[in-house]
Amino acid sequence: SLLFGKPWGSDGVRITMESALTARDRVGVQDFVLLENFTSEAAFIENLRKRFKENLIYTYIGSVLVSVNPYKDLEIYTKNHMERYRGVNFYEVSPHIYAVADNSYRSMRTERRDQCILISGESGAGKTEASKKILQYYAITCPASDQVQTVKDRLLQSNPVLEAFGNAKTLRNDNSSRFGKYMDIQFDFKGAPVGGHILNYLLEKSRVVHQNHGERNFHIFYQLIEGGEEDLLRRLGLEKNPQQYQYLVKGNCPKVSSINDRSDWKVVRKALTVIGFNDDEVEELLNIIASVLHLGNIQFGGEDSGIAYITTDTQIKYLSRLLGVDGLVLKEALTHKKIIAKGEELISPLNLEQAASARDALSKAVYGRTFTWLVNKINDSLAFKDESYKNPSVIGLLDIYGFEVFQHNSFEQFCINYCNEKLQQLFIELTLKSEQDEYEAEGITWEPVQYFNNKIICDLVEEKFKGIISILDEECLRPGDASDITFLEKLEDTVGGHAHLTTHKLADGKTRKVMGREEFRLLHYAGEVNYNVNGLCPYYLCCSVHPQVMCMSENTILTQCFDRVELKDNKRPETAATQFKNSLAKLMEILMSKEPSYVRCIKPNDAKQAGRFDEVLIRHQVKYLGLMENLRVRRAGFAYRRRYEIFLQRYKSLCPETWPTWEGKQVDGVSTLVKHLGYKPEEYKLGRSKIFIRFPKTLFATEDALETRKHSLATKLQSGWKGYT
Ligand code: AD9
Ligand code: MG
Repeated sequence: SLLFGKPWGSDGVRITMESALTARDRVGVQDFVLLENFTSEAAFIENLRKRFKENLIYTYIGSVLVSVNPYKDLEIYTKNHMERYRGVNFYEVSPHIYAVADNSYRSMRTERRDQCILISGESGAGKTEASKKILQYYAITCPASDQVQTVKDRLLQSNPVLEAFGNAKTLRNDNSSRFGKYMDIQFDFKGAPVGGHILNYLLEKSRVVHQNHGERNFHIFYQLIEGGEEDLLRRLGLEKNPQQYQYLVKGNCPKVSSINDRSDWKVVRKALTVIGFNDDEVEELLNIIASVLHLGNIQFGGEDSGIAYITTDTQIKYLSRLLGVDGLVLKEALTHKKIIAKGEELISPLNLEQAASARDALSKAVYGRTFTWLVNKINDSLAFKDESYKNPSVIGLLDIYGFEVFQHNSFEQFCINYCNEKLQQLFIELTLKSEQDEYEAEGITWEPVQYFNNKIICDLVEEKFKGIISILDEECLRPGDASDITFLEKLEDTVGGHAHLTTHKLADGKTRKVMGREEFRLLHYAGEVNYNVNGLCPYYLCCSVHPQVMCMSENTILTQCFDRVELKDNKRPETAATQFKNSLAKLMEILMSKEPSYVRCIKPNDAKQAGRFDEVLIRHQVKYLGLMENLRVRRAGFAYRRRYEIFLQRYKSLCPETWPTWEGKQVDGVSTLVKHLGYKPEEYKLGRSKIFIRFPKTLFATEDALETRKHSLATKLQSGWKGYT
């Protein structure tokens, strides 16, 4: 049955003649709004479990797609499957990522409205895979000309490149995206993809210099070392062993069984060419990647508190050659800092510890900026070039980090979770709004829904003057004794009494035992998180001579990354937190201007294993993805709604007056049909173009009646009956 079961078995054969009831028992409902007990989390999870066991990884909540990572290759992404979802009504086929892709595409085409698909979920839940499936769907099913084929290739090939430089093996995911990504795909009036644009968010730069046990640095380093041709490696001064490099040994994890660095290198190298990099550019890019490794191997000598000096001259030689910077200048830059005192620039020497952290800061800056350069370069190559056609339609794909709670949460988690608050806010506003709009459009009275609005948390983080980011900025940029602790104190003074913030200090001046002195706790919509402020503040105060040196480089990528103009500009620097806040505000604007679809990804277990459904873990995600809330909003008034013609088409055979055709107005046909079926007035409402059904059981009964009829028809056919002629 279409509503409950799977229209296709795993072998793609259409399943018919199965009693709807048995199907429902075995494989659950394919839309959570049809759950009898829709407020029960247990029922929700049971439904997920049933479907997961049957390899049915997709389920709807209305138009939202919930996806559970199967951790195995399912035969559901073939060309045949794509064809099956093309141009088909969302509800007539079993839930699928292709249905979401197709639905957005058709809305864009028919309503001329820009679309976006928002994919969320925790690390390893399948967001990036989902976004790749969507991209592949468009690349294969959309019309194409020769020129479009190039665009399609480039769109597809941008993925391996971005993943090589922006993804890494973590404990949670062997291919974890360490940056947020929003990608626009642009379509011309014929519906062919003609361009694209990528925005990237907050690359995890700390990974360049440090990895936790069992984790790796970004893939590209290993790919280059394992896959690079011998003379290339010789030019770069690299050895074929990743364990030689300080920046690659921290996690003690040079090889990953699910990853083949050597063959990935070939894929990435080819992708760079497809995207339009020439050999010189690739060489310059790799010079930088190799330089980061050499930087990591630079060591310093000197007494603990004394002046540091460099003991590894070979590295300086390589660096000097690869970056085209004078060796002495480089040495000076790595062991000195610039301070501005009384309006004068002073260069002062660094001690051992400072020099090491300055070296790491340089590596992070070089890698981070090169990544941004790479994204820009890909954008140039994807840019929509047809001058004669000004306004392409757009589908945006958002693949961004999900809510994160670790043992130790720092600035990065703070930003990530803040981002999730914003997206949840957008989700609430848009879903509620679209529900409301639909009721209004259909002329049906709106029944208000109770829900938690997380705006209060967003405000706590981002409000001017008294938001957390504002306070952090103020402390970071304040000269003098600003520190992590003074930041916390100011936080306590300013927003201490806030319902969603807890600090060490109680209102009466006493202290809270359960909280560390260096922490504050935010009560997010998804749960509580303690953030450690250690290193938050001085993190931005580092003032060095690095950027000036990088401008002098003969490497043209670096000179683009470290712009001289930016250095002369002596205005107050923007802190990382403010930069992130502003880029999020821009993202929200982009998303608000489009019609959204949602894909909510769930990770079934922490072992990356197929077939394992860890209920505790899943319940947790259902909670912080806000799925129960989502379902409640969706079910507030009516469980089910369909356009008259679709409803009539499906069920008309159940009523002699509407079968085989209804000649009058569709709405009258539906009215006649449901009266014949015995719907009570309180069970449904008729809007302008749709029927709204309040309870799933009403629909189940109708669906069962349809099955019974099909069954008896089949029996009759088998016994030689020729059908209604
Ligand atoms: V992270 O926040 O970037 O760390 P993602 O992006 O949510 O995370 P990803 O898409 O990378 O997770 O999926 C993790 C792994 O799960 C993949 O490498 C696949 O091995 C596996 N996966 C995910 N989705 C599917 C799927 N639809 N079919 C089969 C899948 N395997
Ligand atoms: Mg990812």
